[in-house]
Amino acid sequence: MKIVSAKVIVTCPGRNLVTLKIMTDQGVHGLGDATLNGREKAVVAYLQDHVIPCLIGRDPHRIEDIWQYLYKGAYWRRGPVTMTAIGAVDTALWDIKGKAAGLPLYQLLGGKSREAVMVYCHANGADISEAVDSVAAHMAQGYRAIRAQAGVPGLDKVYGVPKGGAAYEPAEKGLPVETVWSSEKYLDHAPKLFETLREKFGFGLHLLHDVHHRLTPIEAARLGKALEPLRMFWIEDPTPAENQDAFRLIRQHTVTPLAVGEVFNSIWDCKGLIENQLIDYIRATVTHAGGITHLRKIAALAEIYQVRTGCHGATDLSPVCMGAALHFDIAVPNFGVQEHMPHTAETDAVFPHAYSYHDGFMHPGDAVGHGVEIDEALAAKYPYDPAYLPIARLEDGTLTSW
Ligand code: KDG
Ligand code: MG
Repeated sequence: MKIVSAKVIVTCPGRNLVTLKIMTDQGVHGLGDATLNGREKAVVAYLQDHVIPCLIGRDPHRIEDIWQYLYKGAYWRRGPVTMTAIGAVDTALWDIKGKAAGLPLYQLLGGKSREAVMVYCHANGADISEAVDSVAAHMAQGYRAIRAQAGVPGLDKVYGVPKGGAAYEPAEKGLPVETVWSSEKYLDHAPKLFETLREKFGFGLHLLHDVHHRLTPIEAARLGKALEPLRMFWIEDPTPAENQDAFRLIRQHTVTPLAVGEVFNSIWDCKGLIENQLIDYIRATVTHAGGITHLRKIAALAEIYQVRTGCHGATDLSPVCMGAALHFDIAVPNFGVQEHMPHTAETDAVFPHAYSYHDGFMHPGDAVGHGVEIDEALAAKYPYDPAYLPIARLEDGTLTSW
């Protein structure tokens, strides 16, 4: 089998999504997600100008060799643009291998380690009472694991909490929106949200919370300690992870489990945190961490330290990523949980897929490959529409981590 052509499809059925489609001489094609939120066109150019010309004529079955060729061959290693491009190629090649073998992708990854994949959803509210209602509504849909975010008194806009009760969407049209952040106000308020949720719903529900890199290590330690009696499933990205020793400090103060890694793109970002047992869940995912091939290596490293996976699954990862991630999740031994933000109906129509949700769990389906396709004619009806992630400033105007 040979790769004869490849193309990049950009579509915006509610948000911008980038898909790589690789075609072979035997009529089998594969799809990979290449979406890098707010920097989509950089990956498009990287693929079109530097990757696709190198793929033509290669045997798509040689997935590991092509991965190494793109990673080592570029000389310039790692980084979100490079690794997203490699991830898209890798995902498309696994899709082709599955289709050629007549097997769903999870069978190629060793088969099922579980019957279904536990997913967590997002519940948010402008205040605690709205967040409580949102958690109740998601419990009614069967979710057993719920990430809760609530507005903070005195702050106009807070991460994960859009205005008017809408679903959180991680990008806004036009240039970056500026938001104002205060760790002091947040730290006084956040434990109250989870105290209220435990009072109302008890301890039979997994509660998660995303801090979105906002705190200093000692502030993160304070939050972890305050949340300890509330037995969180995890707190996510409590502090930026460039300085990995920060997590040692947090660990010295709290047993609240920690999840990190949605912005990571290689095993080298994860290595110290995993080997030193500074985290409990690794959140790297297929699209941004070099595809199935590289994510498997990250998971294998994590497995020996009892760190479990918790793949990023926001809506800025396309259904192609979701499909591939669910095959990975159902097969990997050290699975923890999978994030699930349902896509819009328009997005689901552009990307027909075999995966499904039922009662708190998802299943990748049994279609061959990863089971996600693209309706190119429909995709063409939604042209690219520039959008950016917001930025955050402290109350005195200082730019801070978003
Ligand atoms: O593009 C950024 C989003 O994916 C991010 O804001 C979502 O933090 C996020 C999450 O946990 O899903
Ligand atoms: Mg997050």
